[in-house]
Amino acid sequence: MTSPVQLHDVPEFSNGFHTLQPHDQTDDGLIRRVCPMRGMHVPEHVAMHHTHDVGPGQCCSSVVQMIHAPPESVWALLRRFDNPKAYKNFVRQCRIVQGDGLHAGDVREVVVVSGLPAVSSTERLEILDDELHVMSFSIVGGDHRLENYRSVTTLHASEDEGTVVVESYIVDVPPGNTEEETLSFIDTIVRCNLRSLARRTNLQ
Ligand code: A8S
Repeated sequence: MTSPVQLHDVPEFSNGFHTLQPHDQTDDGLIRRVCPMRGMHVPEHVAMHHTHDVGPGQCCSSVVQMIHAPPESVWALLRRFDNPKAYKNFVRQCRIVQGDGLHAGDVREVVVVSGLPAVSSTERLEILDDELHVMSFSIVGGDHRLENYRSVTTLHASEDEGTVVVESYIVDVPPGNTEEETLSFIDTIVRCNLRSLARRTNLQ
């Protein structure tokens, strides 16, 4: 199986929109700059938001989902940091514990369904950009195994007037797990969430 994630950068590449600059490189071997959108035809701000600096003991990946609806309709669901249950099926309960849930810095407490290696998660909204359709949150606490998790989700119009959703994340590899296990666990959750986002958008 080939992964879209490139762990080692080449000096320069172009995907039609975004060109990685030489100063983006890290050559100390400790931090890898990873751009999962490499080789894909995406707007520059999208490539930029999905470029992560991956430290030792961390991993990073991305999931892409096409939706047959305009970005505005998808965004109406995605932007609701205060209501992840609108499309995340693993969420049982969510309450906002800081702010109104629609501004950077606001915090939510999520309780997940049973059967997962987790009970709850405390999450901070990092970016909510209604113009560029970018949302990002990080996990800052809770009862689970995902330390230093941060995800970024972007929307852009596809050529057939639908939407391309890209979600990437970075996280520490939990003690006792391999990078492969970690990526496969989280990719599965993110894929489920984005498929559900597609279904719910089209039902709106
Ligand atoms: C999201 C993404 C993830 C959520 C993970 C990865 C989580 O809510 C679940 C199981 C866990 O083991 C960790 O966008 C945690 O929600 C479903 C509780 C954080």
